Amino acid sequence: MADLEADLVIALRRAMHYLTRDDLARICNADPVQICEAVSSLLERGYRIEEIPGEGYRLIDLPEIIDDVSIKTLLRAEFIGREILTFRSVTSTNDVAFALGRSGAINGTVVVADEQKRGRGRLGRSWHSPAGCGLWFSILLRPDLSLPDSSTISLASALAVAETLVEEFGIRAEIKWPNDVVVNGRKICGILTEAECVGERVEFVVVGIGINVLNTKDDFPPEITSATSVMIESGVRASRGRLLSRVLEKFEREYMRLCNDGFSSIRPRLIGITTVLGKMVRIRSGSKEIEGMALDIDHSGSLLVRTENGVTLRITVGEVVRVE
Ligand code: BT5
Repeated sequence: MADLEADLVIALRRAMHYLTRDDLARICNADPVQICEAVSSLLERGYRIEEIPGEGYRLIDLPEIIDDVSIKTLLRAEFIGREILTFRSVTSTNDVAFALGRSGAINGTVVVADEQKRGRGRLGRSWHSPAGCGLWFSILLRPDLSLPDSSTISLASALAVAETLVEEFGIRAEIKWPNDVVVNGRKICGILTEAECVGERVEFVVVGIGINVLNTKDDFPPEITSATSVMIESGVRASRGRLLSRVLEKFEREYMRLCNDGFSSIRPRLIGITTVLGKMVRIRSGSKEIEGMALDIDHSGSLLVRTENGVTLRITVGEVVRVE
C-alpha cells in the first residue's frame, strides 16, 4: 500500500493538471478502487489533495509530518533510503537501526523518528530529541571498508549536513572535527557513528544524525547552553522531509566517493568547511587532554595538532573541547 501511495503522490506532483481516478489507476498500475483507498489514507495522514468532480485530483501540499511516503516521494537517491522506516517515538533511532542491522536489513536502510525518548550522544551523553522539532535519523550501511576507514564515514556525513545547510538555507555551517556541525560555535547537528564488528570485519555501521530544525531558543533545556537550529539561524520553517531528502542525497554521493576513491576525494572540501584548523584547541582523547595548534586533517581523517613543545600529534579519536 505504501508503495502505491508513493507512486500516486509522485504522479500528482509531476502532473501539470488534474488527474482522474482512471488516469491515476493507469499510471500507478492499480485499479480505481485502490486509488480511492490510497487517496483517503493520504488525506487522513495530512496530505492536502483537492478533488474536483469531473476533473480529478490535484496535490496541494505534502504533510509536515515525517512519513515514509513523503520522503520516498521527495528522495532522489540510488540506495540510501530504499527502505525507510518512520516512527512517532522510539528510544533511539540508532538502537532501532542496530536491531535491523542484526536481523539482516539492507544497505542504506534509514530509520527516522519524530521523537527520541533516549537519544544518545557519544560517551554515554544524551541527545535532546523532542517531538516536532528536529530530524533524528540513522542510516544503516554495510561498507566494504576496514574499521579505521569506517571512521571517515562520520566525516562524510558531517560534510553532507554542513554543505546542505549552506546550500539550502545560506547558514554559515562549519564542521567541528570530527563530527559536530556548528554555526558560530553553536551546535546545530551531532553525529553518532557506531559499528558492529566480528573480529576485524565490519558487519555494519549505523550513522546517527540529529539536526535541530524547528527548535526555538526556548525549546532547549537550560543545561544545553550552546545549541542552535535551522529556524534560529535562518528564520525559515523548513520542511523536515525535504531537508532529510537533501541530506540523504548528498550523503549518498559523499559515501560513494569515499568507498570508490577513498577519503582523499572528499578531504579538500572537508578542510574548507572545518572550523578548527589554524586555531589553538584543547582536545580530549581518552583520558588525555592535549593542547596545541590544529594544523590539518590528514589522509586518514585524523587531526594533526602541534603541541607547545613543537611535537605534531596525530589524533584519531577525540573531541575538541575548546577553540581559541
Ligand atoms: C553527539 O554527541 O553530538 C551525537 C548526537 C547524535 C544524535 C543522533 S539523533 C539520531 C541518532 N539516534 C541517537 O540516539 N543518536 C543519534 P556528543 O558529541 O556526545 O554531544 C552530546 C552533547 O551535546 C550533550 O551532552 C549536550 O551538551 C549537547 N546536546 C544534547 N542535545 C542537543 C541538541 N539537540 N542540540 C545541540 N546540542 C545538544
